[in-house]
Amino acid sequence: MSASGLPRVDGATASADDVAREVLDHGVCVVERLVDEDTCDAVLAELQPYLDAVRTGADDFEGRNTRRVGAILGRSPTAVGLVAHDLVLDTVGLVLGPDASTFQLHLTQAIAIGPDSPAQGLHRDQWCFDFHPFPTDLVVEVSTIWALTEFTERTGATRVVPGSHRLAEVTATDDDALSAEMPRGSVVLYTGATVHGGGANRSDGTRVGLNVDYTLGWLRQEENQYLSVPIEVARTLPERVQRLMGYSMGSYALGYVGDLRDPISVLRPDRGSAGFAVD
Ligand SMILES: O=C(O)CCC(=O)C(=O)O
Ligand SMILES: [Fe+2]
Repeated sequence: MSASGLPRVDGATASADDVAREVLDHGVCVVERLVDEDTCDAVLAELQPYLDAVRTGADDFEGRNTRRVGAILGRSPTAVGLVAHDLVLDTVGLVLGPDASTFQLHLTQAIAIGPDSPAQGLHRDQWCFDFHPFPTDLVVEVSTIWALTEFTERTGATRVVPGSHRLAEVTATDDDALSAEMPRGSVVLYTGATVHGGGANRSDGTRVGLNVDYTLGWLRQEENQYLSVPIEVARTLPERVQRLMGYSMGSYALGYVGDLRDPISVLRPDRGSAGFAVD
C-alpha cells in the first residue's frame, strides 16, 4: 500500500495542535524527522545488547523473527528524550482531552522485525484492556512508534487504517491499511482504537521501531514501570518522566502509597501532596 494517504506533518514546524487534530480526525499522524539520525544511532547502540540477548517472539502476534525489548527508561538514557518529547506529550494531552487530567506511560518497547517476517495481524492496542468495549468517542490510549531505522513498505513499516478509530467494530482488512513510511527519527502517532499492525519485512535488514504508548491515569499500565525500571535508576530520571511512569496520583485517590502518600514522594521526599486533596 502506498503511504500517500496517511496524514503527515513536518517535525521541524508542526505544533501539538496540528498533530492532535490529525490524530483526532483520522486516527493517525506521521511526524517526520522529529529527532535527528544521531539520536536514533545512540538509542540503537544503547539497546543493541538487549536486542541481541532476547529471544524472538513466541507466536505470530509477537512475530517469530521479531525481537522485543522493554524497560527502555532503564536501558537507554537517550530514549528518555523520545518518551518525554514535548511535542508528543503535548499531543497526547490534547488527544486524551478532558479525560486526561493525568495520563501515564503504558509501555516502552523496541520492536526489531527481522528479515523475511510476515505482517503482524491488524489489531487495536486498546484490546489489551481485556477487549473492553469503550465508547467510540472516548480516547483511552495514544500509541507512538519512532522509526529508529528507515520505515518503508519493504522494510516493515507499521501499517495503519486511517479512520478506523471511530468504528465500533473492526471490519478493516489488509487492503485498507497504509504503510507509515517515514525517514529515521520520525514518529507515527495513533489512538488505542486505530486499527494497525507491524508490516512484513521483505528486506534483508532489521526494522527497528521504538513503541511508546500512553494511557489515561486510571487504567492499568501494560508494562509495569515500577518493576521494569530499577528504583535507583528511576530516582535519577526527570520528575516529569517519573510522574509519567506512575510515580504520581492517577486521579483523586488512585495510586497512593501507605499512609495516603503521593507516590512521587517516594522518589522525591520534598514533593507531592500530604493527603489526597492537599498539595
Ligand atoms: O512493530 C510495529 O510496527 C507495530 C507493532 C504493534 O502494533 C504491536 O505490537 O502492538
Ligand atoms: Fe499494536
